[in-house]
Amino acid sequence: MIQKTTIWKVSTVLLGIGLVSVLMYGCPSQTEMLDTGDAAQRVYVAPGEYDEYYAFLSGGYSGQLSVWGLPSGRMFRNIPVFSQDPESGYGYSEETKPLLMTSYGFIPWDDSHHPELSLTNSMPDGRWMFINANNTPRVARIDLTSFETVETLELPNTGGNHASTFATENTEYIIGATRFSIPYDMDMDVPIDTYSENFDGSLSFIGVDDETGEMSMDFQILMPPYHYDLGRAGKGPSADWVFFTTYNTEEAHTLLEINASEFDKDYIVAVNWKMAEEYVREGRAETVPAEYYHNMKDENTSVAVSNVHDEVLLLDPRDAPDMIYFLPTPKSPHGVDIDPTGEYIVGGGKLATVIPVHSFSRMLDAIDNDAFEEIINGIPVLEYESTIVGEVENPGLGPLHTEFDGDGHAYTSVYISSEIVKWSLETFEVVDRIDSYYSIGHLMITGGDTPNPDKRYMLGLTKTSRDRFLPTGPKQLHPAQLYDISGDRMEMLLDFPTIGEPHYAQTIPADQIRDNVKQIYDLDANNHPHAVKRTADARVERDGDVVRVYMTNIRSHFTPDNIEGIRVGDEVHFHLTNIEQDWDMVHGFAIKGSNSAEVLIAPGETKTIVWHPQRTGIFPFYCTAFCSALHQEMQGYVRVSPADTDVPLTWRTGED
Ligand code: RUQ
Ligand code: CUA
Repeated sequence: MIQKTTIWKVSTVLLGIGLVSVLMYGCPSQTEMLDTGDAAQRVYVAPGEYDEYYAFLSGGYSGQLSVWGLPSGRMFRNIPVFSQDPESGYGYSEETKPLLMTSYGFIPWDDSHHPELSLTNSMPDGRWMFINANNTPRVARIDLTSFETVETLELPNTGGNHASTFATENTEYIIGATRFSIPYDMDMDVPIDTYSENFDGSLSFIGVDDETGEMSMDFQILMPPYHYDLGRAGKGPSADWVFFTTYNTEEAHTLLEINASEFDKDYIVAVNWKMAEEYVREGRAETVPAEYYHNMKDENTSVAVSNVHDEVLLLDPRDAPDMIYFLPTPKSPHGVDIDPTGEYIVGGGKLATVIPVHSFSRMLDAIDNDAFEEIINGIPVLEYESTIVGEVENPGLGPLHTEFDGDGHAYTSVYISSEIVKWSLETFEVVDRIDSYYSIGHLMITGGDTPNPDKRYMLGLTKTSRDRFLPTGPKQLHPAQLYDISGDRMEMLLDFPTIGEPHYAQTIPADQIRDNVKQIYDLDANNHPHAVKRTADARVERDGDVVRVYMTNIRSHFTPDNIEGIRVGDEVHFHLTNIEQDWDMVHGFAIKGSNSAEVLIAPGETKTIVWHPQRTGIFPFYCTAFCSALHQEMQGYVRVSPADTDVPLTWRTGED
């Protein structure tokens, strides 16, 4: 049976931190001991030179994904994903708005946590990046030739998609899960204190087309009403499995900080996805109603389109034997990480006093020997002793996430005691520790989640910078620290502010992406229904109250540039085609009084912004990107007349 003793109340844990941290750490942090005097040189990337790695940092509550170079710590790009971005017009332009559609309507913001590169043989292949939306559960796909979000998919019957996005060996699936259990039927209206009876957990398996990357909500697995926190796919011998952490196996629905911390063990969930897939193929999954949106940029027109689905396949473990198991794990585990060999399954017991390490091969033996403590909703609970191979002692307080260097070591971020702890996968002993500044969440090692890590750099993503940088008011940016891990001891090289709140990051050697990146959108291949590819085709058309302006942009001119005959109450669509075919030759568009954003239009691209003129007058519009010596001249006027005006619709193209 599960031991249901209350060891600590969280409040006690928190009060005890000061004392415990003094008592627990025999080995002091080593920042003072190492001379990292040449650190600057080791992160210096000379002007005009390229970084060795791309690093992709999640935006957390910004909903975005930022792109950085390592080791320099220079930021290259902020890619809008789940939040509107007035700087680029993402989520404001007609082409991108559908990407933010959900069954709850248009959602302009979300919380993006865990980016994941697409994988081939468990190694990043540089094709796509996936990232989750935590709040209104979704996953997104970013095309790494354009660095643009091209697809979003809503997860039905899910409350908070946190254990996402992690990919199986060849990106067969991206996984997701419900962080907050809710009634599986999302529209069910029940008292909250019927939690145990009416609430459920669910795990999601999102298929990814190997050719196109297109995602599909392939099936879900019905789970007990626990919280499913993080996930990871196995690799090597464990590649057919995915793993999730749970907390709140207490099934609390109020005062979770106390009530979900009672049991001394929760679980890691092990799912054989190959077997689940087979059960689904055999027809063992039930088709259940579920409304969700699938939004994708049409390859041909570059306009995103929404499709609404109304059902999903649901697999109940009671009908799918031998597919899923619970591994007892201390205590409210957060991260679950798989070592490069695929043998070790490391939990991040955020309230545990040890880092628990399970063995995959022992797990298989335990399954063969029916070493079960009990069976919950058709899911056998394996005996703790049957799978555990190590408990790392003195890991610090609040171990969260672990990555690996491929050289027999694991590195765990430790939140409360604010440090990174390096330990041996052979002896399960701590061999080094280093301070983080301050309160580290995730960490990332170059290739540290793959079968073949680069024992080069480690990035610590910390929650608060406090006194580290010049102060900027009560709210500071969240910092990151770069460490050199190539030697025996970790060395800090760099400490720099990031944007948003990066929860996790991915890296890939730069040459795996660099040469595939598009420099322009090919104008000949632009099949946007409202594109104009030649200045001579620029025009304005009225259809009732809808006016369409087919406008070209090229240094240093908008065509047309004077428009008259627009009326108060019109709905004016500016269809802007940037007819440049030069790398990075971007134009912007903004018009006075517009209740929207500007739009930036990349070379060869068409973007549309809608404007509702509300009063009469002369409205200047202009290019917002300093594109040329005559950028200031890149402007025009719209004349707006009363609703009942007889001013005819005219425009000037420079030809007349
Ligand atoms: S979670 S630390 Cu999504 Cu660990 Cu952020
Ligand atoms: Cu175009 Cu400035």
